Amino acid sequence: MADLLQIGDVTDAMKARLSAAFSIHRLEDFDPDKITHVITNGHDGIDLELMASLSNLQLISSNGVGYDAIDTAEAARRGINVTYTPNVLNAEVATTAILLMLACYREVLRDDAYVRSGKWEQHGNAALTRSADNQTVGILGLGRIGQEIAHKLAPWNAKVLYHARTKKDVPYAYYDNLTAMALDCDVLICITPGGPLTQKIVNKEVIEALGPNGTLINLSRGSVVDEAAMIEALQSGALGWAGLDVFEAEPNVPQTLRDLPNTVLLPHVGSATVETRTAMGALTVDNLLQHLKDGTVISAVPECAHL
Ligand code: NAP
Ligand code: 8YV
Repeated sequence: MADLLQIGDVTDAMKARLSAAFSIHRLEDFDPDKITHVITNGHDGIDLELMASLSNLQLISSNGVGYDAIDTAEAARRGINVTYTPNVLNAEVATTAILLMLACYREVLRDDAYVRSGKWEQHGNAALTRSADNQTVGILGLGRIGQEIAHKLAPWNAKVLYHARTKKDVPYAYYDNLTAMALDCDVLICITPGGPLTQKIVNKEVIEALGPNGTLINLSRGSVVDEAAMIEALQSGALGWAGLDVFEAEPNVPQTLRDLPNTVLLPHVGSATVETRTAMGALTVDNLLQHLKDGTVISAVPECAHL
């Protein structure tokens, strides 16, 4: 049996399939020279020192589409293939984006608290909210998930704008400048990869361009938004609302952010339904089993596609 190093959790269903083909080791107890395969996820990734110590490593299979926690250029340089789970989560993450946008506009958390606290009985009807219909929505990162978000916005009659590195053949207005797009949007939805190339690209200037009536939705990575600048803007009113699924130092969320009423905060659950996590887990295992069988994989990251 081949030797698999497991980083992070796997479900029982994944474990059952893996156990039939691999001898599974945990970080507390493994022989680095024996490991040929690693299973990990978008949060835990694999650190460079560990990757370098696994002299016979052939494949890292990561559960998740974002792989900023894995140095894929270094893996490719070492001849190690890396796989991820694109597409199977597009619809779910897009639903979470819409959910966050609607929750901000219609103040779902405020009104839920209004009922539970008894204020409805004591003070009468809750204050009015804003309509989410007919808004201009800028999507930062019009990739697989970004395009699904654009489709899912249709029932709200949104005007969709986008910023990415390259212009696409899509019926939405392209902006090559993020600040210019933020100036023209009511809502900015961030869905790029994390990592050094997108580090804090949603900076103070972009946040202020979005403005007091603007709503910032982030499902990409916490690193994409300047969190301190965002908190300051939410406190001062320079930014209206924020719906956030990701944070700079997960799972630690600054108390200042938790105290703000104009935010909706989720614990990185963009893809976290039973159905979607089952599909992601199955693809993560399929990549490992196929590699064991014939040396090929189903979904290599672009940096490793040539291996
Ligand atoms: P994708 O298909 O690769 O799309 C990424 C998009 O981001 C592309 O349009 C790309 O532009 C754009 N982009 C990349 N670097 C950029 C930069 N420096 N400036 C502007 N745009 C840039 O990826 P995906 O499958 O849609 O996933 C996107 C990301 O969502 C993941 O990497 C992950 O971080 C995040 N995610 C989060 C959750 C969650 O639970 N919150 C779940 C899934 C994914 P080009 O097309 O021009 O290259
Ligand atoms: C997961 C994600 O929470 O796929 C991603 O990039 O952020 C989420 O779907 C995570 O990667 C699971 O490991």
